[in-house]
Amino acid sequence: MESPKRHLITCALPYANGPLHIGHVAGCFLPSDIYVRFLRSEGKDVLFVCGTDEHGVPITLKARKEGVTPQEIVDHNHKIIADALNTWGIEFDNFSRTTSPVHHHTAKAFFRDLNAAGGFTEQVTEQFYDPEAEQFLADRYISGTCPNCGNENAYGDQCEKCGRTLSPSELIHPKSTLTGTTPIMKETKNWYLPLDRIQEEFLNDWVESKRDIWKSNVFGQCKSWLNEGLKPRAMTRDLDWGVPVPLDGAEGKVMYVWFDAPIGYISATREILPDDWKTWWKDEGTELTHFLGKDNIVFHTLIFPAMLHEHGGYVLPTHVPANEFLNLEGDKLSTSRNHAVWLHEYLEDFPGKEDELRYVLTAIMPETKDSDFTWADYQARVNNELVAILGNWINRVMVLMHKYFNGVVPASAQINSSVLAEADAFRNELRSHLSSFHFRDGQQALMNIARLGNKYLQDEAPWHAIKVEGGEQKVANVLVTSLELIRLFRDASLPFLPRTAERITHMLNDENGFASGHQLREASLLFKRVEDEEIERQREKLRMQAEMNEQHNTASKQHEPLKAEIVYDDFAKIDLRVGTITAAVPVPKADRLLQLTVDMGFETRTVVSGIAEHFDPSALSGQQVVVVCNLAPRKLRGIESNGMILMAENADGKLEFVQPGKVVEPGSGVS
Ligand code: B3M
Ligand code: ZN
Repeated sequence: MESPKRHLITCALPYANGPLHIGHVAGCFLPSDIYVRFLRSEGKDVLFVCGTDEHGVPITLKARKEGVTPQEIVDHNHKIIADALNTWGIEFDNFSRTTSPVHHHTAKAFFRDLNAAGGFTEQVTEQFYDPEAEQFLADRYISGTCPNCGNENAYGDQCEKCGRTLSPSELIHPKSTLTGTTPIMKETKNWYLPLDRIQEEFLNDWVESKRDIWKSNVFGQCKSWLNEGLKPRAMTRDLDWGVPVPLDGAEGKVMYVWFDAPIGYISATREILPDDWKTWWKDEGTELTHFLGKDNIVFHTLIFPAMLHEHGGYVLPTHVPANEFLNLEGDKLSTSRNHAVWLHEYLEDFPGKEDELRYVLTAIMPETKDSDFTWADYQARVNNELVAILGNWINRVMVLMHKYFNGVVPASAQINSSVLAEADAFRNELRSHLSSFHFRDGQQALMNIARLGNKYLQDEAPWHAIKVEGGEQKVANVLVTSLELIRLFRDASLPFLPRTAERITHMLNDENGFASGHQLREASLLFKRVEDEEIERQREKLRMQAEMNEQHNTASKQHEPLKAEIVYDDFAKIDLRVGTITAAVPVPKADRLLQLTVDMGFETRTVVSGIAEHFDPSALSGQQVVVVCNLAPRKLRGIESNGMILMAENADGKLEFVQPGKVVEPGSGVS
């Protein structure tokens, strides 16, 4: 096979609905960055693009929940994600966004062309519609009773209580979450990608041609989809957040998020290379490689290739090196349960330790099966491998060079070429592992260079040789050979440990060559031990995150559904005023009742309140409370109660008075 002229590398666009955690980064950001740095270090022509995926229903739901616009949600998260990736040192040529004008333009043009090429079929179907909001409802916008477990707050796509996957028509008493009304069925037209036809005409053969190229997990997943038989899939949605569909008769419709997102790769290229993007996407000399996690395989191996093929003129992906999932401390990583190590928080908690995270995540990368990140393993790998093997080796060579030769490379030294050849063999192994996307093995080969260097130094023991008569020549040979090994290690480490490589270069001072008489800079330690306290702090953080999540869940589980809407006049009928409690006594034979005397400013009132379990009556005098003053009087245990006191109730059922923030005149109105 002819070697490609240029390499176009994509990393799956993260959804802009939350920050990145270590699962995302081990799954695709890190392997794609290693691969890109590897190709660049081999002198290849490379373009590396990514960006945030900013459309889709979950983002609109999050915005509603937080009372902000979807744009505000994605602006906020784009910044957190982009900053973290930048600080960590992922070397994108462009990290764009799918709300950018270039993307909207590109996606619309693609849609229009594909439509003109006969790439869509149109289908009218009945969908749930909210007549009050005048909107079609995505599955997530419909709630109702789960037919399986009776949970009254199940969603149209899933019941979160029993976990069952649902379709909205299965819900008992479906309701629109927008207005609470019962949705009706209404006809709507959408544009479908006829994947059944495309499978027959193209995908079956094309996927088969990848049998020996794709990893078995990727190929296997594709095959099982094809064996099931693909069905037409709607590429448009009745929604107001997304790229508008640029066709007559499609007003109010946007593209399905999985239609526009992969076009984001094209837009990100076009944004930085407005004149040259076609060479990257349309010239046969381009090799296209998509990095992603296993949940995105079908979109990159079947749907996007189907879109590109039907459109025509585009290159198709050669490699799709998808990874499996990373777990955390034996449990699934979860954004909603906040069981995660967040990239931006790691970078704050461990400043300067960017490469330590790269190293550990590469060592456990879920290449062929799911794997597990634990803080104990992080500590062990940093201390026993980076500190003890790599850092220690380089530091000893540097220190000895300064001790015996004042840091100047001795002229007379003879290099041991056989040990260098051994190291070079490891480097070639590394190359072949990286070319075939075996990142763990590649890093092992890299560390074997450090192990070799360590052993060589230990065996030659220049600290003994220096004491022998005439031993100086041997010491010079050993140390200069070691420096050459370090240089070779440094070059090989560029894809994996870019900051470390930079620090080594600084110490060697060899940007402009390395010959006898060359002056080295001071030795400095490349890695520091990770102490037990740091690890304990991270474990504690995970426990706290879990606990807060637990509390949040109990609180939200007990949230009462909203009452029916009222108009302002309904509210204005209630006369609320502040009063000050002047006396409180238990009501005889009633465990829960207190009789309160309340100074209302204009009069003194008696209010009987069911709060005896929550307050000590002797401590209530002087407390201000809000009283519903115009509530009709009611007799409780023979005592006339004039009004009602407003209380707040927390998730455990504990009551607190609703009070003004500062003491006010009794009788002050509340509105
Ligand atoms: N945003 C899904 C994900 O983050 C999706 C990837 C798009 S790649 C074109 O898992
Ligand atoms: Zn259920």
